[in-house]
Amino acid sequence: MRGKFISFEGPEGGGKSTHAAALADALRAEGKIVLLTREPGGTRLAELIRALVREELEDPPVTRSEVLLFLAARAQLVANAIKPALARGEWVICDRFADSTFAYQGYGRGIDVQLLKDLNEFATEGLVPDMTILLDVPPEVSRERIAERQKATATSADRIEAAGEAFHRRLRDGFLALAKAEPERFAVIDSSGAPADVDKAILEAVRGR
Ligand code: Z5A
Repeated sequence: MRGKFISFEGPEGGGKSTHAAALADALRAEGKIVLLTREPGGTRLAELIRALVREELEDPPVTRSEVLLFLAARAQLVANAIKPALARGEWVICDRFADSTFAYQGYGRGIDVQLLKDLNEFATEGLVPDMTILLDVPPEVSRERIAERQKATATSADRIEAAGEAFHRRLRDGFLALAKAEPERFAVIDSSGAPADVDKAILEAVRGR
């Protein structure tokens, strides 16, 4: 039997990495085999693309290059990791997937969302998550968490994190609009609460499906 594919989405600092790892642990404790992966990344080539996208370059990618880089990374991850795992009957949990492209490059950067959906269909050969968990946080909570993490790790904002407040507002509204359009796929979870409460809400949502 084909495995199940769950993606985590939302603005930075929403807790995707934290809560995706907790869900993977909970499913493993039930005896399931879980591939926990991320975007961009998850294969050698896709991790190289991740490093490129985050690099402070003299000529940072223009928006069209940015789209194609994220899609190239996704095509590689889908073909070489996600599809084979699903075919083996495993569960796949991915920290970001196609909805990030629609939200960041579409709602955020202003590229036509339908065009992005068509390009994404080519990159993924039509693979859509069985369930998408949107971890929603107000921009001020997101900013606070990112600032705390930067302080703790002595790092500074990357190119996308540093985009202005209006960008981040469009981004959050974009994610919520995507969820509203496909309520059967999305579970929207308020992740401004305590980590244990958010984990519990996620597990309940997954069990509910
Ligand atoms: N991007 C794109 O533009 N287009 C695309 O198609 C794709 C991606 C696929 C990936 O960066 C960047 O690429 C991202 C979108 C863009 N842009 N940015 N910036 P990334 O993978 O490095 O970063 P991210 O995906 O934005 O994740 P993040 O910043 O690491 O946040 P997170 O994974 O959602 O959160 P976290 O790391 O789990 O938690 C952040 C902090 O909050 C951390 O200190 C936690 O301990 C804390 N935390 C987490 N949950 C809680 C709760 N519930 N309460 C309190 N504190 C919490």
